[in-house]
Amino acid sequence: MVNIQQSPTATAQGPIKQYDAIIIGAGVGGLYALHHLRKMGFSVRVYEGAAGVGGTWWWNRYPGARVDGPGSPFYCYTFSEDLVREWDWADTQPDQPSVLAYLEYVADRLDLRRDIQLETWIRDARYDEEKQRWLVETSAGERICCQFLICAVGTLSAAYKPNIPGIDDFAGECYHTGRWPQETVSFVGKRVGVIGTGSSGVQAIPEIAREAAHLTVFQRTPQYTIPARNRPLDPELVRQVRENWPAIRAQLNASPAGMPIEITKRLASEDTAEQRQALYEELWQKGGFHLLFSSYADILTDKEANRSLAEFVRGKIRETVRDPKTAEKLLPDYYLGTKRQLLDNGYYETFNRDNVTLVDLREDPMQKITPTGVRTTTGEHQLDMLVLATGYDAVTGALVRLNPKGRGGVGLSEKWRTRFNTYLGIGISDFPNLLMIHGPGSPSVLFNMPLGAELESTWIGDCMSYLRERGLGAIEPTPDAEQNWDQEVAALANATLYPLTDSWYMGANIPGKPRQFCAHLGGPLYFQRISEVAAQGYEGFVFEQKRDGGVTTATGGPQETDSETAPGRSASI
Ligand code: NA7
Repeated sequence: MVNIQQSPTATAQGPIKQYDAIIIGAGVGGLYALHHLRKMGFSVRVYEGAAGVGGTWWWNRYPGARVDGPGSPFYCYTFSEDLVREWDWADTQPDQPSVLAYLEYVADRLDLRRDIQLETWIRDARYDEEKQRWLVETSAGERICCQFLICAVGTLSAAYKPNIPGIDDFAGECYHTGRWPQETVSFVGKRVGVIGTGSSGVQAIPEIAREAAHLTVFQRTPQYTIPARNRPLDPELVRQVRENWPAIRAQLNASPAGMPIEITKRLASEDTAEQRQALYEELWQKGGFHLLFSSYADILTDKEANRSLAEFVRGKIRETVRDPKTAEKLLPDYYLGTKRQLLDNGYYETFNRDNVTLVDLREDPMQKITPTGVRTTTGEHQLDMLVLATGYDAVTGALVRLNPKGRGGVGLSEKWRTRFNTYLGIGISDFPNLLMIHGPGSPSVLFNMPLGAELESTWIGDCMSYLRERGLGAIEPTPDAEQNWDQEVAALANATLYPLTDSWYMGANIPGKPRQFCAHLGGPLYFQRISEVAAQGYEGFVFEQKRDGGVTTATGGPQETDSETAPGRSASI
C-alpha cells in the first residue's frame, strides 16, 4: 500500500553546519531561490526529501501528468534569455517528463546541484530567540544553523490519502498520483480503479483506459474540464518568443495569471445568448484557458454569466458522452472555474469506451476498500490495481507537516489551527526569519509558478540583503499587518464566486482544515504591493538588531532603501 509519509531515520549528531539560509525543497521555487541567493553572495544549502530535483514534478509521474497552466513556451523561468533560447519544448502542454528534464537541465546549467542535498527530509526546525537563528535537524541526523529558513516546500506536495475504511487492506498494487513510483507501472491486462476526478484523475484516466483491461472510475464530484488541445509547439511561435523575450516577459509579468492569454473586459450581459454561444464555441475549439479567461470578464464574479458558460460546457458533455445516463452523472453543478480549472486530452470521450465504467459515489456511496477491490452499496468492484487521485492538503499542508517551531517553541500547526494567516504570503508573525515561496496568501497556484517563484525569491533576496547591510538580526511581520493581509486576501476572494464552492482552494477537501481561500487574487497587483512594502522599508514588519547582549527593535516603515532589484527585473545567468 502506498505510503505518503516521510520517515525520519538517524539521530542528530556531529558538528552544527552554519549557513545564511537553508532552503527546504528543490522544486520550481527552491531551485530558483538557490540560484538567486547564491548570486547575491549568501551561503545557502537546499534540502530535498526526494532522490532528485523537481519537487512536485519529480513525484507526480502518473500517466498523463502535464502542465495545466500557461503551457509552453511560457511555463518556465523567465529571468534568463539564455535558458529560453537553449531549451526546446515539444508540445503546447508539456508532459511531466519534459518539465522534469527542463528542471534538471536548469539545475545543471546553473550549477545548482553542488548546494543541494537530496534524500534528506527536514524533521525539525526551531527558532532560537537568543541566537536569532533557526536550528534545523535532518533525517540524516545532521544539525544546521541558519539565519533564514526559506520554505519552498510546494503547494501540491502534501499528498492526501483519505481515511476510507479498509484503505490499507487492499492487496493489489496501489499508487497515489502524488507519490507515483519511479519504476514503470503497467496497466496492461489489469482491472484498475481510479478514485478521484480532479486534475490528476482527469489527466490519468484517458491514459490508463487505453492500456487497462478494465477501468472503473469512482467519482464523488464531477468537475468541468476543457479540452487542452495539446499539440506540437509551432516553431514560428518559438522563434518570435525568443526574439522578443523581454517584451514577452513584461507581458507575463503584467497579466493576471502570468499567462499570455488575452483578458477580456466585456461582460456576458453585453452579448445576446446567440453571441455568447458562438464565442464559447470558438474558445472551446481553441482549447486551454481561453474559454475561462477570454470569454467574459465576469465569469468568475457574476452568477448569471457563470451559469451561461457552465450550461455551455454541460451541453458539450451531453454531446460527447454517448450514453445519456453516464453523461448525466458527469454533469457538474458548481460555479465553473471556482475549483482548479481542469484541462484534458479526451476525458469525456473515455467514457464511450467499452472497458470503462463510471461509478457515481453520490448515488452509490463507497462503503470500504477490501483486499480485492472497492465495495459500494450496490456491490464489490473487483480490482487488481487502485489509483488514488485524491489530491493534496494544498498550499498549507507541507508547511504544517514541517511544523517549524517559532517564538516560545510554538509550532506552525498550532498557530494555524483555526486560520492560516501570513503577511504577504511570505512571512508569519512569531516566526522570525522564516520566509515562504508560494505561501498561503501569495498568488501561488493562481499565477505562473516559475515566474511567481522568481518574483518572490527576488523579494526575499532583497529583504535578506536589507538585514545584512544594516546589521539586523531578525525580521518578522506584526500581528496587525498579518491580520490586515488576511482581510485583503479574503476581500479579493469574496468579490468572486470562489468562496461559494467547496474546493481545495478553500481547504474544503481536507477534513477539519480551516475554510479559507488560499491565494491572493491580485496577480501583478500583488507583486506591486510587495514591492511597495519593500520600498517603504518593509512596512508591516519589525526588525531586531543583531544581538550582542541586549535586544533593540526597530519598526519597519519608511526608511531609505538601496534595494535595486525590483521584482521582474532581468538578470543573466
Ligand atoms: P483534487 O483536485 O483535490 O482532486 C481530488 C479528487 O479526489 C476529487 O475528485 C475528490 O472528490 C476525490 N476524493 C478525495 N477524497 C475522496 C474520497 N474519500 N472518496 C472519493 N473521492 C475522493 O486533486 P488532484 O490531484 O486531482 O489535483 C490537484 C492539483 O494537482 C491540480 O490542480 C494539478 O495542478 C495538480 P471531491 O471533489 O472531494 O468530491
